[in-house]
Order: sequence, then C-alpha cells, then structure tokens
Amino acid sequence: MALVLCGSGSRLTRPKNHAEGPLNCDRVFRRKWRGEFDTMSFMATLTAYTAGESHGPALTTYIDGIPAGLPVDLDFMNNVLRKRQGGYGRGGRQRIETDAVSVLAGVRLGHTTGAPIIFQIPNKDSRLDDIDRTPPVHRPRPGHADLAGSIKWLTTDCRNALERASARETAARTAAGALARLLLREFGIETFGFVRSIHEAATEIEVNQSNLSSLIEARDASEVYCPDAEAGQRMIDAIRAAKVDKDTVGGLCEVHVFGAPIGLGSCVQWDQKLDSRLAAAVVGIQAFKSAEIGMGRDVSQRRGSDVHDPIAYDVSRRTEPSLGYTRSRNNAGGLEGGMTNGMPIVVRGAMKPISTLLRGMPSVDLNTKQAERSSYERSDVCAVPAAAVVMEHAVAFEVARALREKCSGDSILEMKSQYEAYLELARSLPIDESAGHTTATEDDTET
Ligand code: EPS
Repeated sequence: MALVLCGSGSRLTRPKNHAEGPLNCDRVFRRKWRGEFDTMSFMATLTAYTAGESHGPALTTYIDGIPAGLPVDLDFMNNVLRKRQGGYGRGGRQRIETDAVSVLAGVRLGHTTGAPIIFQIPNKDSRLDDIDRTPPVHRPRPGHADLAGSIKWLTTDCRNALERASARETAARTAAGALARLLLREFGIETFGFVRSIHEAATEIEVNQSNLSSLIEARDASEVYCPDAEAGQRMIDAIRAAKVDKDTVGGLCEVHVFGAPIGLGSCVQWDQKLDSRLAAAVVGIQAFKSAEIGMGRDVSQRRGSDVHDPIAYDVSRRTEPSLGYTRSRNNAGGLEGGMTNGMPIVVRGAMKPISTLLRGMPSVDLNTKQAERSSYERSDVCAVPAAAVVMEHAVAFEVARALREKCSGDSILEMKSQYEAYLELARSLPIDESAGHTTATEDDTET
C-alpha cells in the first residue's frame, strides 16, 4: 500500500482502490483528507515591524501571521518586558519606564482573531519635541548610528537617527517575540536565553533539557541573567570596574530552543535557511556584531570527524519531535542544511560595549569639523543581560516564523492538525512513492 505524494501543488493524493494497511500515513491520510492539506499550497508566514523613537510618545509593534485562537497571556508578555528592562549595569532610564503592552488590534476576549495584531508600549520619558530637554546632537559617538545616520539623512543633527537606532526599540521587538513564544509553547517548543559572558568573565555552564528548570531558576535569581552564580559575580565586578572608569562593556548572549521538530527552515534558498535567518535576526539587534550557531567559528579549527554529530536511532523516542533520531553531541546547534535536525537549536550573539561612554571618545563636530569629544547621553554601562532577553525573543520569533511556514492554517487548531499530520507522515517513512501518481477522489477517502 502506498501513499502517493502527487505534484499538484502541495496537495496530498493517493491511489484509487488502495488497500487498508497498518501504515500511520494512511491513518493520517484518512483523518486529514478533506481540505486540511489544501491550505499547504499557501505558505503562511509571520512578520513583525516596529515603529517609535526612544523618547517619542510610544513604541508600536505590528505583527501579521499569528493564527486565530491563540490565548494572549499579557502577564507572561509583561513579565518578559520587565525582565528586559532589568539587569545589572542599566542606567537611569529604566527607573523611569514600566514597560507593558496595550493591545490595539487583533485580539478579542484574550485570544488572537487571525487579524494583524498591534501592541503599544508607552514611553514615560517622552520629550522628543522638547528642544531644551532633547537637544540636537552634533558630536557623533563612535560605534553608534550617529555619524552614518546623520549623513544618510543629510543633516548635521544626529538626533533623528539616534532616537530610532536606540535600543529602546528592542522593547517592541521583544513584545513580538513574547507572543511568538506563546505560539511555540502550543507546540511544546521552549526557549532559554542567558548571559554566557561579560567582558572577560565567562561561564562554562552546560545547558540541556534535563537541567533546564534549575537553570531558569538560577538565571532569574541572577542580576546579570547568568545561571552560574560565581561567574555572575565576576560579571558584576567587570561592569562595576568599567563604570568606575567611565567606560562600558559588552558580552555574549546564548539562546537554546528545545522541542523543535525536524525540518523547520529549508535548504533550497539561502534566505530560507533557518540559520541564515537566525543570524540576521541576532545581528539585527542593536549593538550585536556577530552570531554563531552551535560550535560556531570553532568548526574552522577541527577535522570533520570532530565536528559532525553522529546519527543514531532510538525507537523508544520516535514519538518525540526528533522522531527518534539521536545525536551524542550537538556541535551543529540543531541546524544542518539550514533546517532543524531535531536537536536543540543553539545560537550565540556577541554584543559590543555600549557606544555612549561617560568619558567620551575622539570625534568631530559635524558643523565645525573640529576635533571634539563625543556627546554623552544618559545611557547604560552594560546592557548584555537585557540583550539576552531580546535575543531569546528574536530567536523565538524566527523559529515561530519557520513553524508557520511548515504549518499554515487560519486557526491554531488547523495549524496543530497540520503539525501532527506532518509528524505522523514523517514517522511512517519510508512512504512508497513508486506506486504511480493518482489523484484521490471523494470515493477514495474514508470518514
Ligand atoms: C540607549 C540609551 C539609554 C538606554 C536605552 C538605549 O536610554 P536613554 O538615552 O533614554 O537613557 O537606557 O535603552 C532603553 C531605553 C531600553 O528600554 O532598553 C541607547 O543609546 O541605545
């Protein structure tokens, strides 16, 4: 007996007069036949855009592609936003703001409707049009968007560019990621982000699903969002020392994603590869200069046999999203050929030190072209802990986007049925595709 994957769009078809048999794929086929797979020819996607200046009235997030029926847990989202505001090394701004989302569209009675969603986060420190409190900036800070942004928009006032380039925007992006995490949770996919290092202080802690709950607890108890208390203290000392020197420090953030099924992303185009998208999402976070997947750049120093993760099969784990395929290590960071391989996704991002230094840096006045020290705007000494929260949610958003592409549907129920159908088909492999391509008719299907 065969289930035939026919080339008419993405519709599943099967031969007429097929015999009954034990294959899971046939059961899936019978249950799912009427209609559900038709929507697969339309590739659902998930997008988010943000608007708003650091000291404008509010930040706004517009999200499209979340299916109807997802419960929107605002307490969960606002907790994430509060976490993003915190972390040792932050400046005075976070004592002014209390970030929380107002829902302006796309949610009714606590559930998504399938329409575009708009979240708004008000800025309490709103003073963009107050020229005395928010004056023009003519001495660009090396490392910030000031110089390139002012020249790009043909002005010698860096204010417009810096207001938008500010990491305040990450509150809006984190809100989108928090909603994406709520979607992922419906599919048993969990994310974990933390601080791996600040300046020269690093932790060697290992992250895996079995120690996850204790790691979450330890991270949440840490002022620098590092689950290793001893390393966390060294990180705090590094931030303190930079502050004394009127300087700043950066660091490494790391995100792990558990429970993603095999086959999210694609190998067919470079910009459909999930690793390429994750890297873009991470380097797109303010002040991030690099992203690594799994072993990252260390792969360049080892032989293939030391890098690639041997494949094994454990039938007792076939009901897991990894379908029973196991690896003794995860140097690939859960991604091969731009697709998830059933192992946890592991992404690291390097954040540079904040470019606003209390002691300034050599710069030039854009009006006089004379050498000057760069401007100082109230800022943070270190925002790596906050950035770990942002990165966790940027990664969650990209994984949710890839999941949406794999499992479309207008409602969460439809999306889940596609997810289950895909896993059942994958478990039923090998499917005999040699039996000819016959499109099923209503008579072929069973209720
Ligand atoms: C930022 C400078 C500081 C940070 C800000 C990012 O803001 P301000 O200049 O208003 O003191 O606190 O981060 C946030 C406001 C935030 O919510 O994360 C910068 O220059 O990018």
